[in-house]
Amino acid sequence: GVSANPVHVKSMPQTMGTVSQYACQRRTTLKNYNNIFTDAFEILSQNYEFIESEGPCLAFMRATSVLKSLPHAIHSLQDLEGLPFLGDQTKDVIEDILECGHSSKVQHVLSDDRYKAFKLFTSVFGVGLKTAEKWYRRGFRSLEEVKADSSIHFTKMQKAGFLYYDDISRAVSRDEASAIGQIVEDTVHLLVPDALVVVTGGFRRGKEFGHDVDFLITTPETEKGEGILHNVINELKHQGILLYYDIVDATFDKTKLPSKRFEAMDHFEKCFAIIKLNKKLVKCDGQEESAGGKDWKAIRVDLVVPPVDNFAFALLGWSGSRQFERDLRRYAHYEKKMILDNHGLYDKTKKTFLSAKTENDIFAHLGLDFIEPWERNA
Ligand code: TTP
Ligand code: MN
Ligand code: MN
Ligand code: MN
Repeated sequence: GVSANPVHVKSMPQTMGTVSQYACQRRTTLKNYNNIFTDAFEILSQNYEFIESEGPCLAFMRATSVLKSLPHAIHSLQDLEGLPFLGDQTKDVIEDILECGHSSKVQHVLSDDRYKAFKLFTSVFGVGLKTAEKWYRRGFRSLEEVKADSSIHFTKMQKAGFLYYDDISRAVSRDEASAIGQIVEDTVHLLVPDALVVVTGGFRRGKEFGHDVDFLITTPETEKGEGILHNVINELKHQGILLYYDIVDATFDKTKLPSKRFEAMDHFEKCFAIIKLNKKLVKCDGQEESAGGKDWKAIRVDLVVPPVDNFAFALLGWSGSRQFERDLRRYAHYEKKMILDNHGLYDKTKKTFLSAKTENDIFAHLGLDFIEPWERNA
């Protein structure tokens, strides 16, 4: 699996070979032996994202991912020998941490005004880099200052983000995710009994906590699925538990050429929602006291409805992690001359789409060993 493309990966050490440069050729469980380093890298990488420094941002994300896949802790700089993406920049940080327990670079970022403001602003549902930048430039440094300014126009999503901030900025537990799963499944099956409802995202990878709960919904026959998302949303509304929703209609066109079809965002019908979860429905409710002593918690939920023919690709694409997905696409492109996205796989040499019923089929098309969802925490 070592890249044959010298332009693509510069100065890859000859000793490498045990650890692939692609996350999709590594098994990355949630057991991370190098937390102290990856926590530091993630802060630096996010800071580079905030200052729109794409190269270093990606470099630190890749290095983070490599360290997460190791079956042992890094004890010295020699341990980095032969590892992909652990160049001088990342080595300096590791050296710092090995020597004095922390990185001065990280300390500096953590006390940086722009980093702190961006971190806070983007923690609001509906606030991305553009909005954070705008608010930062206007001199705001706290959410209170933002909320107090009557001249700011908030999107519907941001209004919900502020309204339910205390709940949705708190992690979703596995038990809360299961309770939400039961609600979603029951609601879908009430309308289409043989529809398939599958949890994706971080919870499919075995995470104990998440920032939301992600679901794929599909029907064996496309006709039966007509309007299913709108009907599910109406039913949740009827149950009085839909706090917010934003339905994005499908923009999926099978007749489009591959070059136009493969874009960053997928074209499936989907809904970004906030659901009111009654705490009595949660098997093992955390001891934490909720604001205002209410008996419910607002939970962020993503519902995605791919056609059955695209289901395996959608499942692979929505299961993450983001770095695993990035490397699957990079591997497909550079090693196989194929284009992979959430809808399908296109072989540029054969000029044809490769179909798949399961994730196993996709890994096989790519000539990759199957990586279980819980080994994709890259
Ligand atoms: P997220 O829910 O953002 O991330 P996560 O579930 O891995 O982690 P968390 O616990 O914080 O929720 O996204 C899940 C996957 O879905 C991720 O790999 C990226 C993918 N995704 C898309 O493919 N298209 C989209 O439009 C979005 C929002 C996500
Ligand atoms: Mn059922
Ligand atoms: Mn998620
Ligand atoms: Mn999500």
